[in-house]
Amino acid sequence: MQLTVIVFLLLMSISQALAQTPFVPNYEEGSVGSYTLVEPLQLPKNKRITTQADWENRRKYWLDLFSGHVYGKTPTQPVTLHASIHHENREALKGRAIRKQISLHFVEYPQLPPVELVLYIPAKATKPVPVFMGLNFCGNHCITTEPDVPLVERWVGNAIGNVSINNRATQQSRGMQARRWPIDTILARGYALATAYYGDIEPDHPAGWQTSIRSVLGDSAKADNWGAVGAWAWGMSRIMDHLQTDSLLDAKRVIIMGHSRLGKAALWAAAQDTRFAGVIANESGEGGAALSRRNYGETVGRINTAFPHWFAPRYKDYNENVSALPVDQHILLALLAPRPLYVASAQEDRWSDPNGEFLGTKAAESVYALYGKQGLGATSIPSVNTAIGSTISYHVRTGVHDVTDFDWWQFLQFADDFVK
Ligand code: GTR
Repeated sequence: MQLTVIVFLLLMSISQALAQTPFVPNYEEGSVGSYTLVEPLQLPKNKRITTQADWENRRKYWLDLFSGHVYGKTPTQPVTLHASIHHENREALKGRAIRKQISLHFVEYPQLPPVELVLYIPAKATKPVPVFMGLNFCGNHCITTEPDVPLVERWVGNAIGNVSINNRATQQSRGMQARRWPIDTILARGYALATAYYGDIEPDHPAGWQTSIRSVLGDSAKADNWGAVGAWAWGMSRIMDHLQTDSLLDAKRVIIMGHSRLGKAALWAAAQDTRFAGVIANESGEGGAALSRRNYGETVGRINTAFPHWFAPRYKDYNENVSALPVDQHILLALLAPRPLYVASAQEDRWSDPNGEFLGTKAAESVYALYGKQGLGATSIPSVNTAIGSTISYHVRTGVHDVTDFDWWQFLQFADDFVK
């Protein structure tokens, strides 16, 4: 056998062995390693941004880097929505809510399935109400026990337990995540809730793009093609398009909220779309609020391996070379300034790197300061179950990766204080 063939076979078997090596996350603060963060206000030639106007000119530069290297480029073609309200229940939740179920069709792309939006609006509201808007993991039937919300018909995974058959939802999943969506409390505090199943925008698996907006917009041959996170973010902006048409809602006070992978999508949506008045990222972790350069919990390499369809193809170039990324996640958070931002972590959710989420939020403060907005008021992660900050707020609560009543109490207070 020729030497080159032997070397080739040897290299192949080494790379196969490496690919099969189980990933061992680092959970030692002392082994995180040193890193240097890109400073959002830094300009070439030792210049520095000192005014809001200069920052606003600089925003596009950073957004383009996130598009080019992390999430992929969101197509800018306008897409027309046709909204068909197929159910309107003015006596929902024992008369406490007006519930509207709306199919959002993409007029230019009739081959794509519609996004099924559900809206809960306080029945007694006398003027347009602020809105919490977020995608859900398992279908609208899953966030409520009401029997007349139909089961989602599209592909579902088993993200919430083994309650689907052949990737179709079963009645067993009805209300399964109602705990994560305290609709009554949200309504009682004077907010509407708008939610849709994230899989309506793109089913969450590597071939999901074939039935999503990414099958008709974007270019899968390009290194900066958008990924599923980009599609979910785009879908949230389309929901916003619809919220702007409903006179019962105050579209200038829409707070976008997302948990975990949907927290990543919420941050990316709000960075690009300044119509969102406030942002809440719960345990958004890697590719969300956590600093990528910290080697703690999930890493860029690991997320791109486990979820190859989430980000731009070029993001994989940084799998083993994260320090070469031209951005880090604190800059994504800075792109939300001066809008209110809440980042939340959970102590046992080490995979999402709570300290990395805190430090990411902290490193966005300099941009908020340009607008005279106060930062977190702390230099290290606060004690558990203690919310800190103001326009930028943060907490780490006890417990695991989840959305709990404790989280919602903080989010509602934050929304009352800074958005309402
Ligand atoms: C995990 C993934 C995280 C987070 C989470 C979720 O498996 O590694 O980045 O997104 O899923 O969305 O629940």
